[in-house]
Amino acid sequence: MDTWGGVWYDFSTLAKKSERVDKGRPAKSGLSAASKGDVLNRLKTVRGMTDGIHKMVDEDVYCMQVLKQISAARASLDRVARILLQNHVATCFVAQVKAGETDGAVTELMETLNFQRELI
Ligand SMILES: [Cu+2]
Repeated sequence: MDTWGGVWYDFSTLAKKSERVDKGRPAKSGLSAASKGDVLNRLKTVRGMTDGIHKMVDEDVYCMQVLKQISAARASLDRVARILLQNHVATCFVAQVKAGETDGAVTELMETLNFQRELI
């Protein structure tokens, strides 16, 4: 179980559901080398931001300043998610549809979007 936006989700159940749509799904990410580099750089930035938030909390920085930094880190992570989603649709999703696994591809995409509501 894990929490997402204050709501508890059982990610192990999601994984089990996703196993049902494995047929036709590529084994690995469809990220190009350029996109992967972009995503990794953005994640490095997010890590720096979360390290900064950690330090701010540790040093008792004013609450509203910490919350602004949390919002900024969240927005950066959302941008990473958008890049991954766009790449997924352009590569993995298309491959699944071409393999005749449209229903599974759509189900997987919709299940995932339920955990990425800020992207829809
Ligand atoms: Cu994908």
